[in-house]
Amino acid sequence: MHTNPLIISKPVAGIADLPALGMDATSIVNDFRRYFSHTLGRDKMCLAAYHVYTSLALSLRDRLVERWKNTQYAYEELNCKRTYYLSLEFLMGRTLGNAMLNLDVDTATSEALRNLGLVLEEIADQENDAGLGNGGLGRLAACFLDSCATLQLPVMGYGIRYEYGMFRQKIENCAQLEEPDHWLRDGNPWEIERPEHTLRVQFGGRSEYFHDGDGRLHVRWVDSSDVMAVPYDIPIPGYRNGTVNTLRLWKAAATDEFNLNEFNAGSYTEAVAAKNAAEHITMVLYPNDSSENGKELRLRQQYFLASASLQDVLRNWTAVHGGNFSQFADKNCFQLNDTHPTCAVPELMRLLMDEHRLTWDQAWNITRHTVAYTNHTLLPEALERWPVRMFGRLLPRLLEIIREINARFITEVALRWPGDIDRQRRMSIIEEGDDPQIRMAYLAVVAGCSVNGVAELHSQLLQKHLFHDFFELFPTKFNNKTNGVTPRRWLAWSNPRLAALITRTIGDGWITALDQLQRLAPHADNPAFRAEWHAIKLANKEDLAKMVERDCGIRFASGALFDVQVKRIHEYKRQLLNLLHVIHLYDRIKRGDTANWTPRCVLIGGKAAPGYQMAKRIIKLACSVARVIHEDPATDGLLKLAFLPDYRVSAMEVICAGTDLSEQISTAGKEASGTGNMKFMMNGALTIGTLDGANIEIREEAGADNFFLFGLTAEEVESQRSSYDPDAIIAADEDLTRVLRLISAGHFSLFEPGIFEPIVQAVSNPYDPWMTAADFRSYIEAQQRVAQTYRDRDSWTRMSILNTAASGKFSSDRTILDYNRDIWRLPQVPAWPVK
Ligand code: F85
Repeated sequence: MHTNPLIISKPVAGIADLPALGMDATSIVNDFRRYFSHTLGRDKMCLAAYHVYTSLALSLRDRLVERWKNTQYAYEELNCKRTYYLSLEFLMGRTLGNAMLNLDVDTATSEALRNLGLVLEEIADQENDAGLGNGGLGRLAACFLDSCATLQLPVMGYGIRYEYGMFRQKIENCAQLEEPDHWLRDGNPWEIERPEHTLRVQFGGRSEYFHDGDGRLHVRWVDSSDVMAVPYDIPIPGYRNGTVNTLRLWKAAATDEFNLNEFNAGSYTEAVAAKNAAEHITMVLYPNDSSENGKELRLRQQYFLASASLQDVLRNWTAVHGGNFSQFADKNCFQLNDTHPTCAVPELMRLLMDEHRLTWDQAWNITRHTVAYTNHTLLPEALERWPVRMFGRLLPRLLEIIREINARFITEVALRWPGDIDRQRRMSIIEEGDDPQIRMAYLAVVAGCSVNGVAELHSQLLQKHLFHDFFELFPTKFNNKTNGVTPRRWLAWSNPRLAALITRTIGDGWITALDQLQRLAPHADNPAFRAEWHAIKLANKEDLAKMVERDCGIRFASGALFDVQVKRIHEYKRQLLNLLHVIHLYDRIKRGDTANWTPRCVLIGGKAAPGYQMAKRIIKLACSVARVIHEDPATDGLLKLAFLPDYRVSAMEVICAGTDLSEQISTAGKEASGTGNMKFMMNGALTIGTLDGANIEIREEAGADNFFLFGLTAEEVESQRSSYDPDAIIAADEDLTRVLRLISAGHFSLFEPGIFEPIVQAVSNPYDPWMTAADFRSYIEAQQRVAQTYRDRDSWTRMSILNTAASGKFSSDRTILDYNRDIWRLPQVPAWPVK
């Protein structure tokens, strides 16, 4: 054993025994002033808002740290099973408000600050979003952590501490510009660096085979170039229950070893400078949400996370159990958030065999009982594959292990289906060809004890198509876990007005038992309750309108229908279909067809992957249409469109509270689940949507009468594909013809003629994978039903209340209880009390 110079040799009694901190507003604000004045060294003349924010964050963090320790002591004492949620993305957003809410100090502290002349909302607004994720998958991980802490489950998140998170989106001349997100520049008061737990991760080099004293063959990984992994811990508080779990994020750092050859040759500065390369691994989040194949740095990130996290778990294991791994599989579970951390499979095998001297069979038994895999997509371009050559260069030992896993697996396939060569080829983890590829999803399915999709339809489609062969071989591995979102952030915090009305009406149990919202349903028939509900929505719409005016320069009138689509820009999500509808409304206005008009304000927001040209062009179209509508007085009071720049978690907190209509209009079968749809529903928006992902379950819960359905089903999409004739559809539809002609004629691109031609082409392409034209008429009709319903305020408000009332299923608490019942089987562990 090496001694770690960063760790002192024995515990120091009393070093951390301190009296409990006060949870009253006075204690918190006193600490806040001490941090401001003494720790940060500021005075009354220096009211840089960021220091005010940091001081408040630090005084709250102290309260979290007390509970954090007592949670960990409770876990250690019980020595129970734990789950590790491995994810390349945790889209945490802001932490301050959530910490105050969950610690139950929000109202009192807000008042005490006001007495000092400070406004909590303004302080909270200083915090940068932690944008360490692309979209739904990353935000799901964040909601899951909140639910695990609230349910007092011993679950830890492992991820990467990207120096630069999701890029900031600027819109200039209607085009997306990407700016780096240096979110850590002013420091991050929520993280605690733990350099004493630094680990080493190897890259490159080769395997060396040798015999030990007993004549057993072993492998060691030699001549590697190594990188250090430094952990940063972030506290994850449960809702008012004393539990604080951990999110551990790894940062890459150079080793302190010199390349002696270069050193001796006098290249001292070059040798030091070369160390920089190591730190690049955790420099930036890949801003791609559907395809990023073959990028070596991305594979480095994935292995870096998997290796550091597994070493960390094994180090803690051996500290307690020594080399005895007989209980390991009963006490540990690794949940893989998509295939991104799937290097964990061969890495766990390697660590168990090469570092801890287990046999293949022992290591494989542990691996296949501890790893579980969640799939988030069916889109072929989003399925991860790594070129075998690159993989072997970067991770030679892991490639050997993957080949061995595959050889044994193919033998199993051959025994089950003798002579079925085609099936062996189809199911092989390594896809053969000119440039052989590792299919990471297959590796995860073969090694995992559980494979789940994220909504009922999605899980069914996985079994029927993508993993059909595997489903036949391992039917019991496959299961569904419909996504959810945390009601703390997405209702209690983001919509305080509605939360207060709900609590006044049914008590506050809903915050941790969201099914209780069902008790709101009878109140939908009470006119006084409906009036309050409507007034709150109106106030929230004012807040949203302020944000839109500030960020887009477009004024939304709160009496209009607020129609919102916010999500990553992608063809399958069909922001284009939304725009075709907006242009159709504009066209109706220009033709004077405005009898019984419902005023409508349409908001679209989302980022396009920087290399995704079509998505960027859709943004350009959205902004251009918005501008034409804005500048045309004929649309006044009837129609607005705005494209909101830099859509992110903190923007959604304002948006979801102020939305009337939630757009969930993907081509059926393409959106695995969606989670924005759930946030909108909780906040009383009605959904216009296809039968896709979790929309199907939302409609089931809300009732068909309280959902605006349109479009082909997933089955119809596939059966009609071969005979799809968009030109015929366009020719038969005067409205669609006029809409496309307006775009083609350059009405929205007067100074850049032709720039939208690829978009018009895509709609009329018989091979359009998203079949936009097929759903146009049905969408327009559904939008007409929306407009008509909205004109009857009572029935709209009734439907809005019934949607919130029916949203209980979409709490991530329910999702996590499902994971725990079927996969993790962890006990709920109360934290030690803070005395
Ligand atoms: C989303 N996936 C699905 N992927 O699209 C939603 O339907 C679903 O609700 C949520 O997951 C949650 O289950 C998603 O967000 C990514 O962000 C993503 C990121 C990177 C990559 C692929 C997908 C690469 C690196 C493989 C390109």
